[in-house]
Parts: sequence; C-alpha cells; structure tokens
Amino acid sequence: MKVSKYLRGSGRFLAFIFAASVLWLLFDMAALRLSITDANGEHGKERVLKDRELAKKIDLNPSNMKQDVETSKRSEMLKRLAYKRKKPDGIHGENEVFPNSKNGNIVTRTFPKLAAGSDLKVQVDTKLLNTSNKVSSGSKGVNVKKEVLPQTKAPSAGQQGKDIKLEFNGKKDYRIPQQIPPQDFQIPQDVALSNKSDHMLKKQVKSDSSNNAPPKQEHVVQQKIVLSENKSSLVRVKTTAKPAQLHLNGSNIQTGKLLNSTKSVTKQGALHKVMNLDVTLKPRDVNAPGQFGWAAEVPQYSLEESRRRWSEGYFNVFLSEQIPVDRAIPDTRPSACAEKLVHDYLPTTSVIFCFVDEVWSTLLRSVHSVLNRSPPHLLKEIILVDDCSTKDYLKDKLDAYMSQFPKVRIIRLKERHGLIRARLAGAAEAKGDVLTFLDSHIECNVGWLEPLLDRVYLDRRKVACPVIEVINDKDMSYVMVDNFQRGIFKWPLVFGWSTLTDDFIRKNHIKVSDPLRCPVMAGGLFSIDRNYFYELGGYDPGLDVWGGENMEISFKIWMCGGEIEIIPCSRVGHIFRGENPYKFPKDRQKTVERNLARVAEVWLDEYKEIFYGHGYLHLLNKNVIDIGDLTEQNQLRQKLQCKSFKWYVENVYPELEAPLAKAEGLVFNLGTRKCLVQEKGSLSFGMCDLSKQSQHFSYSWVRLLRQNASCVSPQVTGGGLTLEPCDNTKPHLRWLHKTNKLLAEHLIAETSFQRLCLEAGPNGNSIHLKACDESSSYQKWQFTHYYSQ
Ligand code: UD2
Ligand code: MN
Repeated sequence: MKVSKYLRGSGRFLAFIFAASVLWLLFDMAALRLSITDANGEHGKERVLKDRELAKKIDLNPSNMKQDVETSKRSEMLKRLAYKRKKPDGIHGENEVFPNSKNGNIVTRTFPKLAAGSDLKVQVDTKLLNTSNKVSSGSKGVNVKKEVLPQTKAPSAGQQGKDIKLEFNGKKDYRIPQQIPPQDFQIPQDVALSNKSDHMLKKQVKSDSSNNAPPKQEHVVQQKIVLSENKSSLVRVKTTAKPAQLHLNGSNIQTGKLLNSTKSVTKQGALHKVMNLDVTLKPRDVNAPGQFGWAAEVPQYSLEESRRRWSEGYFNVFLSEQIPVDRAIPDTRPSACAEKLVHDYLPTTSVIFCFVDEVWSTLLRSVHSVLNRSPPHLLKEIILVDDCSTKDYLKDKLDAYMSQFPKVRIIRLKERHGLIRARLAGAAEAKGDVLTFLDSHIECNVGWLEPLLDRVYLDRRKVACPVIEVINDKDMSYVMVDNFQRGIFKWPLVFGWSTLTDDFIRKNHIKVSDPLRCPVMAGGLFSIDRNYFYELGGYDPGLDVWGGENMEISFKIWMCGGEIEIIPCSRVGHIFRGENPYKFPKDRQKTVERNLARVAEVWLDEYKEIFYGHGYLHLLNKNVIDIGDLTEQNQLRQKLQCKSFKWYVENVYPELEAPLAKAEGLVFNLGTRKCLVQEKGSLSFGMCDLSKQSQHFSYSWVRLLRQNASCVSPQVTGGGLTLEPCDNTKPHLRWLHKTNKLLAEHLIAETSFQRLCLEAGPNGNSIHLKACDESSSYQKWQFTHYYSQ
C-alpha cells in the first residue's frame, strides 16, 4: 500500500528516472568492465610490456605514454574482438574489383552494422546478402569474388561507346578495394552501439558537442624524443649516425638534414619499431557514436535529417557530425607489422590536403588523424589547399579552428582549379622533404606514416601508398580491406583493384607485410620525395578538376625510373562516395575524358589506339574536343629519357591485355574463298597465302583497315575503294566489323549514309561497296586472328 502511494503522480515519474539511471549505470559499468578485463588480460599485459619496451627506446613524456598505451590497448582490444583477419575462402586466381566487368555478376553486400539510416537511397539486394558467390572472371576464366557497395553505380570497363557514357554519366569510376566479408566481423554485441535503446542513442547524440571537442595538441609539440641507437642484428652496416635529440617544436629538427635525397642506394642507420602514436588529450569516450571505428546508427527521429543531408557530401554527413573528430579506429595492420623496423632518421613530410566544399566534420577528422597519429618530428606541416570552396564554414571559421594548430597552414585558391593544380599549389608551398598527398575525408591509422617515409628514404624514387581502407559511407564504420590488393587498370584507363592469387603469393614467398609493387596508384594517398616530384614535372598542370592524374603520375613514375608500392603496414581509411559532392565547372564527362586523352597522347605511344578504341573514338575529332597543348609534356618525357609504354607493359604490367590491333592476318572472303591483296596501290584478290606480306592486313582499334601506312578508304559516292595514308582522326576511313549482330562478319563503311558494305565480285576479280545484305557471303570477311571482338 505504502509503496503504491509513492508511485502515484510525480512519484511515479521520479521512480522511472531512478530506474532509467540505474540501467544506464549498469550499462556503463559493463562497458568499463570490458575495458578493465582487457587491460588485466594476457593480451593487455603483453601490449603494456611491448610499449614499455618502446618507451625505453623513445623517451616519451610519461603522461602521453600512458595515453598511448591506453589507446593502443583499446585498439588491440578491438582488433581482437571485432576483426578476425582472414582471407575469404574460395578465392582462386586473379580477383579483380572492377567496374561492371564484362561477366557482370555483382555481389551486393551489407556491412557489419548497417546503420538505421542505411536506406538512404540504397537498394540492398537481400537475396544476395551474406553470400560468397563465385562468378567467373573476365578474360582468364578464373573464379573471382566480387563485392560492390550497394548504391554505387559502377562504370564499365573494356566496353564500347555507349557503355562508356554510362561509366561517366555523372558517376565516377569505381575505386573501392575488396573488403573483408561481413561474416568475418565479430562486433561484441554488448558494446555495439546498435544494441542501445533509443533513449541511449538520444543521449549520445546530445552529448555530441562534448564528443566533438577537439583535443588540444600543444602538449605533444613540447615533448622531447630521444632516439637511441638500435642494436638490431638486421643492420649489418655499423651505424655512423649519432643518437640525436629531436626537438619537436620544429626549430631544431635534424631528421631532414640527415637525408641525402640525391642518393638512391640503400641507406645505413639505426632502426626502431614503428611508433604506435595515437594522441588525444583525454581518454576517449567509449560510448561516443562511431568510437573505435564501429558502425554508428541514426536514431529514428533523425532519419529524415540524415537523409536530407546526404547530398552535402554523398555520405552520412549527419552521422559524421556525431562522431568525435579524434575517434579511435581499429589497428588493422597485419600482425607481422609489429616486427617491422624503420630507420631512425627519416625525412620529414608535408601533408597536403586539397579540398573543395568538404564536409566540416570529415575535414577535421582527416586533419586530427594526421596530427594525432604522426610522429611530430616527422610531420613538418599540414597544408590545406582550399580549391575555391563555396561554403562559408570553410572560410573564417576554418581559419579560426586551424589557428590552434601551429603546423596547419591554409592556402586559398582564387579560382577553382581542380585537385590537380590544387595539389601543385600545395606542393609549391611545402617545406618537408617528402610530399604526402591525402584526400580530405580520410582517417590515418596508427603507425601510418613511418613505413611510408621509410620506403622513400630507402630509395627516393620509390613512391609509397598506404593501403586504402574503407570508411563506410552509410554507417561510418572503419572497414578493413583484404590484403594483397594492388592497383591496376583496364581499358580505357579505368582504375581498379586486383588481388594477387594464392598461387602467386606462395610461389614468390610474399609476406603479408611486404610492399607490393603496383602498376598504377589509386591517386589520392601517397608519399613522394619532394625533389623527385619536381624532377618528374609534378602533375601535368593541363589536367582539369578531377580524374586521370593518377594514371598520368603512375606512368610517369614507372616509365621514368621510379616505382609505386603499396605498403601494407601503413593504412588509411577513406570515404568512397557514390557521387562527387562538388560541381564541375565544365561537363564532368568531358573533363574526365579530356584529361585521359592528354595522358594517352603523352604516355601510351602506339597503345593509345587501344584507349581510343574503347569508346573514345570521338576524342580523336579535333572539332569535338580540344585537349590543349602537349609540347611541354612531350619535352619532359624526352628530357627524362623515359622508357616506352611497351617497356611498361612488358615489365611492370604484363597481365594487361594489350594487343595492338583488334584483328589481323589474311582477310578471307567467304563467298570467293579468296584473300584480299594489296599490290602497287590497288586492291585485288588472290589465293590465300599466309607467307605473302601483300595479303597481311590489320583491323585497328580505331577501326581502320590497314596495311602498314596505307588504309582502305571507302568511296561512299560511287561505291569504289582507294588506298589512302592512314590517319586516325579521319572518320571516313573507319569500318565497322563485329559490331552489329546481323552483319557481324561484314565490313561496313562507318560514315555511309545508307549502310554500305565491302563486297567481292562473284569471280573474285573486283571489289566494291554495296548496300549491306546480311545473307550475302560475298560481303562476309574473316581475319586470321581476332584479339578482341
Ligand atoms: C580518387 C582519388 C582522388 C583522385 C581522384 C581523381 C583516392 C582515395 N582518391 O577519387 O585522390 O586521385 O580519384 O582521379 O584514391 N578536390 C579538389 N578540387 C576539385 C575536386 C576535388 O580540391 O575540383 C579534392 C576533394 O575535396 C578531395 C580530393 O580532391 O579531397 C579528391 O577528390 P575526391 O575525393 O572527389 O576523389 P575520389 O576519392 O573520388
Ligand atoms: Mn576521395
């Protein structure tokens, strides 16, 4: 009776508040317990011992050291609980993640914790969820496993004209690496945010402002780091370098001086284990949304808002704002990386972020991840290049915010140049020995920087890329990607990822932590020696806005004496977006294809025909497009005495399918059973004879029917034929063959008004153009070899 009296009116309300608080407390205790258990557990102890060992070598400020241990411990805990690193079963052969490869089978998949807001424009094919479908791959008929993010429209590779439109029809090319399948994730259910009640989610969202409070950085800058000589048995050469005192306020940094950047031989010097720095001022709030890289959820009542704000960045902008700018993410490096050593005296780096209309929270998180996870003595500066953004918050507010961090500088471009010239503007201001370019929506993982700089230090012509991991665009979780993926391209210069086959890995004894040589880089994230970048002429400044520059720099690096590597012990997460969240000053498709045409003209030699032949024939018409002046680029290639594209294909990317013609050999007429002959400038027929050069023709990628420099030219008026000097830019020289189902074996004059086909006279003594007739065998032709249909 008495109890029920108290439970009436406001008493009931108080009791409810009390009960809710108790529940909340219990939940917090559970989370705390988990973290204590971890610290007391074997793993935690091991980790503390390891870090003490590191502390002996590197005299870190004790309070900071504590934080390092703290965050590493959490990271390690995450790694253990949430990520089971394993190559997916059933993968054999070459596994390529490619835009709409011809085989077309796409496995749409869900993410470890799909956010409640995940229905934002997303169609998840539920039939296919959690399946590990085997599909047969493109050319080699091997089994591959493909994963494609829901919602991203994939462009096509290696397809003809109209499909290419699809590829660039307002969408970007497809660059998402293969991720660890969802069944390999085990996120502890008792801690995962998605398990919390709505009430708790509200609390998280409300506490946002405190979560987002930037950690102060000053204490880091004042530390002293003393690197002692390392007696590692791995170093055969006795070191001559003295242990140095590195003052981290930037005034007395000795690392840079120790680098003789003109030497490219293996360097001497003491080594140490990679520093696992992850600095924040205060312990991280385990309950903050997205903490530890876990999936965050949009509360029911904010779904509408998060949907509305999606187009601000083409990812979950609302959710990103709730996530601390200095959140922890799981340390996803392969465990072998723990044993890897890097040199004590590494070059310094300038980190360059260029951005246009970047979302505030992601820009900040990118910058904080660099400040928090880079050894301060190696981080010379962070240069933010504002490519003429239109958003107000990126002006005074950004200046004010970044003024807290002495290492951060902002450069403002007066007009919109695009990322290529924006990066050049940043590089022009950079003072570090190495330039490190990053996109403005990334999160650098622990230990990301030293392994990159170490490669550049070993050889200044090595260009080092981190493994690009995935920050999920819908729930902002940090998703680990599969190992052994390298950057490649398919025609027409479409970037994609390809996983090395198990067989190749075994035969070549490749370890999971070994650097992987890459034919091309993805483009956004890499470290390059500053002087070397300039020796290479930087980027072609004639490239506009976005696209193709990754191909340009990759070909340039390889063909002019350098190398591109992916460094598995360096990992950086990136938000892959389905659309560009900024405007293109000119048409997007035209911009990208113009960039690619510049690259093809300068770097591809005779192989450029393959590029044009994959849907870009219109770019050969100078009236349609002006690709600009290439004199300087061609001169640069000559000056640097760069190797040929043939050399590149044979030595760097032999897996590339790159036949120089679509078809070649004898041109056999099915009606006369004779072959085409070219003699003294005129065409006739003869008994087929492979040994006769006069019977050898090729059908080129730009659809010319040629013998050496002479091309068969249809005379549309009059129905005759002549031989003309070949010229790729002349559409009237083009023939269609194998493009039309009903007239597949015909040779159709491309510019003929009513379709005209090449026809042999019935006695095999004349040749002319006639109205196409699908049943006439005198209009059917076969080449000896077909390289591409
Ligand atoms: C990829 C690369 C990107 C670049 C691009 C073009 C990765 C992870 N990303 O596409 O770095 O190589 O391919 O080929 O490899 N930006 C400007 N001005 C512009 C346009 C973009 O400053 O006019 C900035 C933008 O804010 C971002 C960066 O350039 O920080 C890259 O642009 P993106 O993120 O749209 O390119 P992404 O990741 O789709
Ligand atoms: Mn990007």
